[in-house]
Amino acid sequence: IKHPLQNTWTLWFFKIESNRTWEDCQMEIASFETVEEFWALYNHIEPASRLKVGCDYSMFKKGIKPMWEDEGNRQGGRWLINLNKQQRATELDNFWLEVLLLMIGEAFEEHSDEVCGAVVNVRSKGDKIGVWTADVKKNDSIVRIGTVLKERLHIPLHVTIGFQAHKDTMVKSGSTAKNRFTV
Ligand code: M7G
Repeated sequence: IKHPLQNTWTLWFFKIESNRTWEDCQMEIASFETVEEFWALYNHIEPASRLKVGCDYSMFKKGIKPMWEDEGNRQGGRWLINLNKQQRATELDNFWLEVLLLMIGEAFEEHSDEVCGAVVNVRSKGDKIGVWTADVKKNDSIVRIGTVLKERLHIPLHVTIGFQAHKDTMVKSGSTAKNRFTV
């Protein structure tokens, strides 16, 4: 029996290669539209914690590339979860799977339409998970999505997560962009 998802999703893999632009290093792995296809794909790939430093996975709604420049992301931003170095071993794979399940399960209620996708960055200075939404002006949706994320990942109340506009992140390279929202 096939259990269709509300949306079709695409998994992407990023690994930087010399002589290639950042955009050209984003590789489309596969798209899926059922629960069974999701698990077949998920079980087939390396967990994020086993990727080489510098690599990313992204999962986005089909038709949206995992880039600021995409029409679907251009006006948007991301909820950013910063992990410390220890958390690669303890939390990264669990957080990433939970984010994927929240997205394919449309767990953000009526705000799920605002979700574009999510990215996991494996980095030596600390891994990151970003949940990308479509429009920085949709205050209520953004705050609700952040609240659901924080609850479902069991992020302690005293830990604050921030939402940044891609337009701010874009011009910041390296340092951190200011938070438009926090939960
Ligand atoms: P990162 O991989 O998001 O985080 O961005 P990191 O700094 O922890 O490695 C690293 C660099 O990748 C940015 O400074 C940009 O040069 C490039 N980059 C990242 N993103 C998400 C984009 C994007 O959406 N579009 C383009 N053109 N470059 C990006």
